[in-house]
Amino acid sequence: MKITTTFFALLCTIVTAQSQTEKGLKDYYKNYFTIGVAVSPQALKTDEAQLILQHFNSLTPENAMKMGPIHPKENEYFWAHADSIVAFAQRNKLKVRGHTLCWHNQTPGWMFVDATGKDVSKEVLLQRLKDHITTVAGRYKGKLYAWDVVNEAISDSKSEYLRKSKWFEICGEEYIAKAFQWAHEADPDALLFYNDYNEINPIKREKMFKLVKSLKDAGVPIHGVGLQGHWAINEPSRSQLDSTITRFAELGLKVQITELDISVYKKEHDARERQQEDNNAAFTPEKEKEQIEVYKTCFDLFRKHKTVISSVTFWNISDRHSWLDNFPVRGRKDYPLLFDKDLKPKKVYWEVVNFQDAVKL
Ligand code: HAH
Repeated sequence: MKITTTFFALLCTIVTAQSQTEKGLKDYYKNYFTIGVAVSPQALKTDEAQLILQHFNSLTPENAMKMGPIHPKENEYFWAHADSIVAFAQRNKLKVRGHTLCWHNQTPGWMFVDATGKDVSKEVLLQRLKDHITTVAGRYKGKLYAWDVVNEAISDSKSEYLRKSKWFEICGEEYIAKAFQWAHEADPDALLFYNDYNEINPIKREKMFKLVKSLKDAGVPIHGVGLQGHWAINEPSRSQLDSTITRFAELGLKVQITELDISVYKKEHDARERQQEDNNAAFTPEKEKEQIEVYKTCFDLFRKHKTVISSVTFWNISDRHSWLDNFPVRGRKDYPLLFDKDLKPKKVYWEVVNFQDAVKL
């Protein structure tokens, strides 16, 4: 009898442990929003694939659909990487957010110049943008549920509205509305987003609001605003984030958190050289505690605003690799995600899934 009871208790422990490890972020947040992750095609061939399937129900290609990687020459597209991410998503019934059709970074060298190296005219550049969007959004029509159509078109400088990118210099403001229109024509069912960072800064936030509202008011097919969510141990504060989400909710469009990570260093917005103090790159208990507090605040507010927020996507899978390992300082290791380099959930993971109405499986 005693043996049977002990055996039964042991069995229960094993079964519980098993279901505990199988249950993932997406399950806890099932009644709230989609949980996404930015991936490379390479990661999908490693042990990270299992982690993705356990925790996430949406994928964003980190780089594979950007203009430079996918359209390296005027008459040459490189589909292999983007295709393999989309195929993985389809095999495993995951959603895909496309990122991104028009951006000032990671653009191919040929885009803005003619054969002699001179800037092309507005007509030529808009035609190139149209061809690009029609081809890329057309290829994945029906396979992606959303696109970041235009990324980071707003200036970070206080006195300037739109970023003085090559797109703006050559085309003026018009390229933004056109990009949405062409994306909509190529994939009428896709939800189209304007995506940007430093959204918690009141000045930048109001510029983003103004842009999206003006597009909406002009009847441009825009369905939502993407808040990147590249934050850090010192920001955002609860009131900053709460008022940011409340403000964007006023647009009456979808709001998605598109690139979430919480750096363990204080926020810096510009790339800089490595300094002596950057050698101090350990993930200390102190940093861990600060990071937990910010993540808890963020998810608490995401849950509070669940009727407006339809998706939260993390920018990278685990602390094994993050773009923040090279930004703002090249080679300074960061630990911004919920899983460690061995893909084990960090303490912060348990804090994020431990909330009152978490789905109990
Ligand atoms: C994001 N920019 C981009 O949207 C994403 O495509 C990229 O992979 C990483 C971050 C954030 C950003 C930046 O690249 C440079 C300066 C500030 C913010």
